[in-house]
Amino acid sequence: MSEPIRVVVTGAAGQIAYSLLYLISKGDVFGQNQPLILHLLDIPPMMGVLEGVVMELTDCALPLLREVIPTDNPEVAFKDVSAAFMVGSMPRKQGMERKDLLAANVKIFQVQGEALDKYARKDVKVLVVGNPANTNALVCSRFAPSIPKENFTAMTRLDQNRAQAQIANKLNVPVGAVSNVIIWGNHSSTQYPDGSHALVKINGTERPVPGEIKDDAWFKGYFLETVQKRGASVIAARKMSSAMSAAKAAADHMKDWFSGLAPGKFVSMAVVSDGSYGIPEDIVYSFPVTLKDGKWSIVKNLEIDSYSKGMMEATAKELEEERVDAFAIINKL
Ligand code: NAX
Repeated sequence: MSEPIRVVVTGAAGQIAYSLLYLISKGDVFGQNQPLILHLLDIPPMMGVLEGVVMELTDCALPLLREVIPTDNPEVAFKDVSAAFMVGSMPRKQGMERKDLLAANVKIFQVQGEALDKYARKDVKVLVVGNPANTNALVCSRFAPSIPKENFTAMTRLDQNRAQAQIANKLNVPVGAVSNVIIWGNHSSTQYPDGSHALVKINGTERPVPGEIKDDAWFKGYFLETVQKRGASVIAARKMSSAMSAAKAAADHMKDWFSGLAPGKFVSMAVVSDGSYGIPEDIVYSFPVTLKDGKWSIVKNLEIDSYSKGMMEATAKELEEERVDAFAIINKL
């Protein structure tokens, strides 16, 4: 058994955390030989609820979970952490404009970025889930200059998992047979779910998905819309936003980042753009990445047709606009 590592989950009294904490604590993310000390951050009015979550974690009797530290203090929450799941954020309320949502969240991610900078390990891996996730990750990184920019990521894995499941369903194969599905851009309705580089394993052989589906209209119509609007469909049906699937995706993202991927496989993560595929630098944009030794690398030189290029540029434009709005808000604070 290794020494315990410290892991923080923010928004720990919320609905995504309720599923995520169990996945982390039973070893699904950091492995069965990695004991954990969980730091749980939420806001003062939620401390009573958080106490209940701590009781339940205790009652799960999980062998890897060595200690649980509930707190409303960012210093305590981020102290010496190796991994940070940034789930906590201000939800969009009725009548709230996107800019109002940005304003509320920019402030939260400024404060938490500063706390990461001061108190976390310098090799901390940060996953932002709270929306607007890509821009929140950018803000968080800006306020944590002593931590490498590459350590800040945002989650598009739920979108990827949704896309993978739709393709598996269409081909009538198990979801695990499908790989290399890409989400480009923002975790918003402008995201571009792209199945054109995906692979499917049939009778032990990997084949390109487009050649098996042979239906371009399906990719540009039903597939695209279903993935882009899945979050809204879940809210319409459940009267609450995706939580179990979001927690699973957060666990997948961090697990792959820590433990790596098989050669030839890639997943989508929103990371700081290096200008690949003509995407502007200095936005947190979802790219296909390979993962090895705790580091991601953007998959280069994929063939991009003009339709894809247009879709990729549109979602980049939205992220550039969000960046302008976010930093205008920060400059006014
Ligand atoms: P909940 O409202 O259930 O939980 C959020 C929690 O965050 C609450 O307990 C709240 O008190 C806490 N919080 C608010 N401000 C905080 C602060 N400053 N510090 C610490 N905690 C704070 O929301 P939930 O359903 O868990 O969703 C959390 C976030 O994930 C939302 O922003 C949501 O939009 C986002 N999502 C992102 C997804 C993605 O793929 N990137 C998908 C799922 C989800 O919609």
